Amino acid sequence: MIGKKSIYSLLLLFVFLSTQTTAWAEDGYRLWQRYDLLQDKGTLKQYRQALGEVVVQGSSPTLTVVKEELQMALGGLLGQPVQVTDQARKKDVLVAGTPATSPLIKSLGLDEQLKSVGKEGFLLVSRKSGGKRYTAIAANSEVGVLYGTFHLLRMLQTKQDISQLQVSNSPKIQHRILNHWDNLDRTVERGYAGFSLWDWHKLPEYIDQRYLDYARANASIGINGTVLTNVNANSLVLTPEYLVKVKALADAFRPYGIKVYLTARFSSPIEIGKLKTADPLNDEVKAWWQKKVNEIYTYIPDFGGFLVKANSEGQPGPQNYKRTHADGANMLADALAPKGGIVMWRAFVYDNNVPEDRAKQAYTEFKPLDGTFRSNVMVQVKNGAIDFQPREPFHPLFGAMPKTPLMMEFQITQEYLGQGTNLAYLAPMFKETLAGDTYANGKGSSVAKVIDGSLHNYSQTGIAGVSNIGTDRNWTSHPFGQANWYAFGRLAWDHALSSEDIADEWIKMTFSHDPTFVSKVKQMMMGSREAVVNYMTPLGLHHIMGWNHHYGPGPWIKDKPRADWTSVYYHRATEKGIGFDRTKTGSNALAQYAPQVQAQWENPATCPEEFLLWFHHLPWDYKTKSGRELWNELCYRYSGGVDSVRAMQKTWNGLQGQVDQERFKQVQMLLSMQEKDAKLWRDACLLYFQTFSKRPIPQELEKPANTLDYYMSLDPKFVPGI
Ligand code: GCW
Repeated sequence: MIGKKSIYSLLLLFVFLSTQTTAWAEDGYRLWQRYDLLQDKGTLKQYRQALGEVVVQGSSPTLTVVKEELQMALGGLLGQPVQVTDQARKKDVLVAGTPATSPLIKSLGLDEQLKSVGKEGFLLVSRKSGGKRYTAIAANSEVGVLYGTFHLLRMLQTKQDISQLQVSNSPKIQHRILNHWDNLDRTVERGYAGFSLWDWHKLPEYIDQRYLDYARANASIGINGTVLTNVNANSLVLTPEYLVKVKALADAFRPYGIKVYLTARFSSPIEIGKLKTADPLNDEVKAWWQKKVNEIYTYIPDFGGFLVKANSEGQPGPQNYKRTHADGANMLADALAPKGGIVMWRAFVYDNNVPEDRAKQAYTEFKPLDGTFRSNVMVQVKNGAIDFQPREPFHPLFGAMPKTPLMMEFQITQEYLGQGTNLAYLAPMFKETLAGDTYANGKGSSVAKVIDGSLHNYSQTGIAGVSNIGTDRNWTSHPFGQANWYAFGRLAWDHALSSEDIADEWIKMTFSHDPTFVSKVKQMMMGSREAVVNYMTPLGLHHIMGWNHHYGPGPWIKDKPRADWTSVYYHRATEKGIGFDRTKTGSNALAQYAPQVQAQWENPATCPEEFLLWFHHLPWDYKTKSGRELWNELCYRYSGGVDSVRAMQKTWNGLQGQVDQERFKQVQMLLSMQEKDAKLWRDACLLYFQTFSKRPIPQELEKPANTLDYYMSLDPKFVPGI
């Protein structure tokens, strides 16, 4: 007989075990793909009825993924086992497929509508036919069916009405690609979430479940390409020893619609080909690349192509042989063209002769080459002209190369935005750049229209995001880093989506549907990037962070191998004032923009305040829009940044109990690190700039906790990501 005591112990054990499972289940691994039972009777009833039977006709690796995802997701969300069959038997049926492989889809007469969604798009429609009610996911290709499946699942996860579906959806940009700055030794340049996902040592035999979950997550947001290796490239990846491993990854990703790309080190013909030169116009070099490309395609028949960083930060390139970027890109493009591969040639260049203004260099080098690139070359341009700063004006190349498809390069990993520990929701930053008006074809010529090809009629279009993913259990270190991966994918698919809407769906899928929780967390997210700008680089300041690791403040950095690797080069603070004059009286970088843009930005009075010190050197007593003098305004902005972090902390603390304890704690601890970081930035920068302004910090603001010497002596060791 079991005594009362042992029943009690059993009960305790049960409670213990169930809390353990919950804790384990909410470690963030599942990202936004959490398929837990929906807690809403009305919605559940609607979904259970409409989706009670799932019909997928035909078989292929991608259709298998569709079936498995539907089975797993519907089973979880609706809390009932789901049968996937190839015949409709019940009255209400969910059917997924293409007219070519599914007679049932064909019978629904969607062919006309399908014409408008292209290769990757899809339809979600409710249809009555032959006495049955169908919810149909229809597309022209199987990967379209997969994207449609994920779209429907997102609708369920966010509890939308699916009774009268009439969704027609397709991507605005063709190549939607993650760039991994992953090295073959598994370190990740500017990676803050552990090591590289690619376990080269165990490949090709060992296919980690993570590869498949990575592919699922990417497919769910429409990402269709991945560059596996760092742009600071290692030519070893092009040798057979590694190609067989690359093939294994490509095979794993293919069913999810994801193509694999590699970075091509320009000097590979010398390093692994034993040639004497890598001159792009040399016949032996051309032949070497042609052979190499053909070899790659024997492993990976749908290989996507190369991403190249050339003649920048020590990387080799065509200029080593007095050739142009176009000569280099075209040589690789010619090798790839017969197989349908592309070259993504980066415009992030600056050479060994330090220019008067680094911001001007990419435009100076690339603009004259417009129209000289092969049709399978895209030039990949960072969002701004310096380097992924918390805020930059859009890059002047956008709108300036009508004959060359330009790709956008965003950085998802937060190299300059608090890395793996600060909460900064980046959708508003991405959107800000995309909304920038280049005036290339008159008013309304947004960067988004350049990138999606509509402005210049580009033959191909692309967008890349430097990944923030690593081996951390939750993939991105900060739980909110997941939102940036998510937002990048959603915007790559449809740049017209709003940051708020993306945050809304991400929060509901990742955390909770509770309306107060959603609105509070959304508010936190929406203000978070501006908070970072304020406590790091307000009013257009830039590139004043710690040397090399880029974590924390370093406005005092000077006397480094290159002037444009120092902070003093960028802020130019003196006793008279602060800021980089990029107008006619200075570097005149502003001349690289359209006249209408110049007209607005050349005058400090009409220049948006967020770019003030980016374009102007102004006296400390310059009157800003608030009525405060520049020095005081700077103090207010820095302090405001710290206040915003404290407000985020307060909001988050108020949400305890509305989210699982594990992620609640993680975010709470990270926010307290962020508050410490923000204060450090504020105090260090204000004390440093005060040595020039010689003005007091306004009475009413919190004072720095330490001396400038103290802040300057801080030297964090082993910061990740270098
Ligand atoms: O942002 C800078 C980084 C480098 C990076 C480089 C680039 C991969 O500090 O780490 O190198 O940009 O984009 O090429």
